[in-house]
Amino acid sequence: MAQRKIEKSRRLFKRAQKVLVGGVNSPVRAFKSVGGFPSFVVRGRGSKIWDADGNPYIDYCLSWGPLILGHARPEIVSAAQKAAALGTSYGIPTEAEIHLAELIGGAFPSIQKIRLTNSGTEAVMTALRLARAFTKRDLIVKFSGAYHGHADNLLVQAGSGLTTLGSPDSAGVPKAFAETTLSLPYGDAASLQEAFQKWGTKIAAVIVEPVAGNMGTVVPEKKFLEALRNLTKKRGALLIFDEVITGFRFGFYGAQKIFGITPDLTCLGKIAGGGFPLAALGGRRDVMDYLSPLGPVYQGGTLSGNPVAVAAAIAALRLLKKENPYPALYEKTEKLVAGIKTEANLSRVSVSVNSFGPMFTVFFTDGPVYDYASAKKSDVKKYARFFHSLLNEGIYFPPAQFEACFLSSAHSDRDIEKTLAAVRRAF
Ligand code: KE4
Repeated sequence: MAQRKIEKSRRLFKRAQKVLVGGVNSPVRAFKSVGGFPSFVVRGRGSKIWDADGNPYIDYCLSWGPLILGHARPEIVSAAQKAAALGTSYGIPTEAEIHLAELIGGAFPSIQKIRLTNSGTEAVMTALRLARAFTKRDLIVKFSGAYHGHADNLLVQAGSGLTTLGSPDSAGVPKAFAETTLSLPYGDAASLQEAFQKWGTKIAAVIVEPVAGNMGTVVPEKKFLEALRNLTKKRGALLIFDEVITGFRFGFYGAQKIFGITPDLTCLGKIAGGGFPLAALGGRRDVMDYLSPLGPVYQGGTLSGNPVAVAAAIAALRLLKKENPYPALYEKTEKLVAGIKTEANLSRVSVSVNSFGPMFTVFFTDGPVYDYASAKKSDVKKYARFFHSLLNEGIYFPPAQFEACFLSSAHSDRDIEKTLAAVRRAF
């Protein structure tokens, strides 16, 4: 297959690197782990995006998850346009914020009260601060390979032993901050038991991706999440479900409904924000009411509950509720995942494909992949070659092995067929 034209993107990247750090505004976009340089996108529509050189791509990254209804869905665009024409920001309450909160609350019975934020990071930061204030404890438990945004005390790698306190995973994070975080193996209830035995009276909260997307797609066993719920309840810690990826991804609800677990707090973003800078933190009324202006935990944001983002989010959630695209999404994803496995077998390429509803990851390892350590056995060089082979044929997967692929309601059967043909050649 001839190399597609990428001259305009090459020039744009050169120019971008002079003024934007690494030429990007979020590191994972820089193609560092797959090599080469990013194509610059000029527009999207449905399942497709076009780059500066006019190349079309079927998009399975979908802005890292939000675009479950595809790019530039007309109803969402017009909702945002109408809202913007009335005013782009007030810093004053609007009725639409109530409506969005009611819509989300209707989909998440565990969410009795909400605070809207501008990003998932902010929602998670606030959840942790709330948990610490509510429990009067400092320690946070997370799981290795999970990503909950770039708040200081979450940029922590697993301590060497299972229950040694974390050490910074990023420059600029004081050791003292990192030591307020314990990072354990995902899916390992025994290590959690051990952590609670050792630190039980100090643990404020456990935060978990109920289906992991940030080590690639990893689906935990129900009993792991049940253990989290039972242990936190028993020891007076809060359970925080980070559903920034999973919220509204599997249905008009969260992973918490699928697993039958009621967390104390839930973080939402991506789909819940309709692809706009909007995220949310919600949960138990008695915990949420610790937030200012009612309680002692300060949190705020100039653009929180922004009218344009809120209008887009309402439009997106209304469409999801009305159209219920999920059965078709599951069907298309199953077809694509089964096809990828078949092609891998035919080409005798060893991959392990994890999927859950409309999200999946192709790991270049024999597998199985059930936590970060097993995910990291993947051959990232092979993934890079696979990624670029697909990219050259107009299929856009996430430019990193440890991320998830997503489908939108706009992905057609034709898209799936074209993708499988490109996958065959890539293998
Ligand atoms: P944001 O601050 O990026 O809106 O959300 C942080 C966040 C929180 N929780 C989960 C489970 C997340 O996946 C994320 C953000 N996800 C990454 C990649 N999966 C966003 C991509 C990027 O950082 O550019």
